[in-house]
Amino acid sequence: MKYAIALGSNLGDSRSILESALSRLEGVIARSSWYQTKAVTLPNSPSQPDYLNGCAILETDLEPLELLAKLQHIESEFGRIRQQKWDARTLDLDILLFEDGIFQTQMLNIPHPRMSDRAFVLVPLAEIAPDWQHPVLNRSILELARSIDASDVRKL
Ligand code: PH2
Ligand code: MG
Ligand code: MG
Repeated sequence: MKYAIALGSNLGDSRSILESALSRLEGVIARSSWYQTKAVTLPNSPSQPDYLNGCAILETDLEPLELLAKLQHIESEFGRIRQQKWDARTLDLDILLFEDGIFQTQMLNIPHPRMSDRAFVLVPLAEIAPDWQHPVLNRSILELARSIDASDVRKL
């Protein structure tokens, strides 16, 4: 099964954290460049350091919830502590897409419900999977990436 995942970090040595996290993942068939992105925060919350973001495509036999458990395990290995929603973090690994499928459970929603308005996801993903169709919006990743403001996303 083919998955698209997003990687992000805005605490610690983000680049080496993301590189090691990527090397811990099995079945990586494509990876994007890293992008420096302005942190998207909840309204009225204190400012946060910029993020380093990127995306990867995985080919694996894991089912969605198995992959989620694996990603959460890797997050915790890199010192991720789950505090408030959208807090700064050493590592965030999110499942974005799963084949052309939709997966809706309490624990996990694929497609990722906020991916279509996040330039820090769409711009790196468009680099490695421009033609992947978003199964709910029925538009390609490239089309979605072109339709949003990406001025806070800088390729490194
Ligand atoms: N992740 C968030 C919240 N805000 N902002 C940027 N730039 N990059 C992220 O990966 C990110 C964010 C929640 O997961
Ligand atoms: Mg996230
Ligand atoms: Mg996450």
